[in-house]
Amino acid sequence: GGLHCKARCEIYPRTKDVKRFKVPDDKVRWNVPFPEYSPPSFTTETVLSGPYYADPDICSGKGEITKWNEIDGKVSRVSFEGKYEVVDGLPLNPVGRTGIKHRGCLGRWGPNHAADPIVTRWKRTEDDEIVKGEDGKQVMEFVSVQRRDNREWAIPGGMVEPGSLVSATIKQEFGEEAMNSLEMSEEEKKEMHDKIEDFLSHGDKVYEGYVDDPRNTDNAWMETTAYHFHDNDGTKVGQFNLHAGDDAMAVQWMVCNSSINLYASHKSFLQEAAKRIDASW
Ligand code: RP5
Ligand code: MG
Ligand code: MG
Repeated sequence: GGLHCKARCEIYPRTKDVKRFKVPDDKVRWNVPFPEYSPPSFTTETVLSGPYYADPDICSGKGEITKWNEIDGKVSRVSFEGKYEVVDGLPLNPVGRTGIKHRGCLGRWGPNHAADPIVTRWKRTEDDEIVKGEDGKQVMEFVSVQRRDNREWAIPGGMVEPGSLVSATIKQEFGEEAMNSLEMSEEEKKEMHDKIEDFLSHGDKVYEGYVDDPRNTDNAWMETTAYHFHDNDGTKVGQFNLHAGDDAMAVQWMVCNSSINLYASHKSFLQEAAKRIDASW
């Protein structure tokens, strides 16, 4: 894989003044010597307070993790990137240096697993004609949510809870963030469930691996599994009522092409999805 960029953003997300140690491109890889490298340690108070999604703070001797690179009870500490190294008791980011040590706002040491539903349709005119791009190919739109944490547009993904499956997380996060299932009545929920259960059951896995997420640190990072669900005739997702919910502030059908700007490395997942269905890019 390539170098991470967002994982080297100057100010750590959701903080005002937590600054990363500057890591130039040629010093990202761990095997390149960088003797001056002295990144600050940072873990949010929230994570240190031990919420259900967080590991113990192994640095302060408050617990131990022994199952690196393994399934640890219900928690997967396995990386899609292969075996990661553990140095001085802490797992090392498989891409390289980020300019910050410890966990930042991520709960897990090592990989933090997420799942991303990429839901697409063809862009159509009011007369139901499929729109073509400059390259002559059909234009794809995807369900995009605006994240509450930094207002960037993103795929409506979320964390895979211990013991949960990617397939279940995909449906749950799409329901919560793009359909506001958390504020539905039992009846509405059932109706939604019947619709997404079918459509979001048969996807194409377009990505599995490291995410260049701005929350990543030297010892904690995001990984995801992204599935693509394409509504070719526009009769399935077309019936969905999109309503932003939970950690999404807004939701829209967004045109996909090479000039979009998305959260983390989501653009590269969309590019792969577009390629698989020969959409305009
Ligand atoms: C990204 O963070 C993943 O690709 C996924 O979209 C998202 C999961 O985190 P939350 O949306 O739960 O913050 O790295
Ligand atoms: Mg969510
Ligand atoms: Mg989310």
